[in-house]
Amino acid sequence: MSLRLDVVTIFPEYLEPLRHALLGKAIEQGILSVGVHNLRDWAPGVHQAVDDSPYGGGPGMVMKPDVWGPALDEVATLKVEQSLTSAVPHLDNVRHDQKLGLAEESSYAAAEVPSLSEEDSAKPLLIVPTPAGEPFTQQMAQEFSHEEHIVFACGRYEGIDQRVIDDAANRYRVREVSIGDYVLIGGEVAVLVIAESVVRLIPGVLGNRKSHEEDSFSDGLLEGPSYTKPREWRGLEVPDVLLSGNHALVERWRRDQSLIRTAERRPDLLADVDLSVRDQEIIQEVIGEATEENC
Ligand code: 6GU
Repeated sequence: MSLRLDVVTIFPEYLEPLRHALLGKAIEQGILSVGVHNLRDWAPGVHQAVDDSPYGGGPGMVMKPDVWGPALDEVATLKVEQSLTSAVPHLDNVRHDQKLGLAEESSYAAAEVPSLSEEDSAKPLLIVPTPAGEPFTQQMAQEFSHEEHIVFACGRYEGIDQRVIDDAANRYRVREVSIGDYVLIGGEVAVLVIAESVVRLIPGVLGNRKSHEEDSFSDGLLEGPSYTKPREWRGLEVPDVLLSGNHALVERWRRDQSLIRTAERRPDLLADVDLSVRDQEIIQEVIGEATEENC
């Protein structure tokens, strides 16, 4: 199992963290390969304009379809196997960048574009980060972690000409995705968020598989608090139950802490969780306390 990520952006340096730390380790292990591509490499002319004023008027700029189209066509065809032939995949990918950066590769003839004749599942996944997208969830991270090739198209300004997204469906499975109800300047940070949450779910990246079965959201609940040594710190004690050595008691306590925290911070999540009678009693206590405070 390995995953190829390609990112098209006008700020390639913004994606450098993709090669660091946790994700960098996955690259060295051959589990992940990453290509970052400068959209301007597909922009013709001396000015290399990537945006223009919006039809219909209004503020801001819209990213041009005749720049995005050829860029996404070319990046779609980057073979997953290609990136695995090098012993040092991430260095290999740096050279891909440079190769793709050659001006002559930006010239584009529609007839030359190889279109995938295979069924839908053979198409790479195109993720377009946008505050107008469907909300990104842990379940989507889980789904994306099974992909072979994901391409991210980072928009800036007022977005990308919609025809780019509509046309890309010929070559890709397309998802417009939002990472939350707030507005970023561009999609780059959203790509880092999505990539990190996806890559850590690929077996072998985190080492300990059990550690993501117990994540917040994996059972629909938030994780409760955790503690380590020393047992007493600045007058604050670790809860006794955690030192009891009684595994069943510890598990029950952790479940209760998750329920309490979720009821307090994210009551909306509880609607989708299977709750035992005991679970419901714990939640009732939290709700009871909250009502008393409000009186
Ligand atoms: Cl995915 N992109 C941008 N530009 N802003 C966002 C977002 C994405 N998600 C929330 N805000």
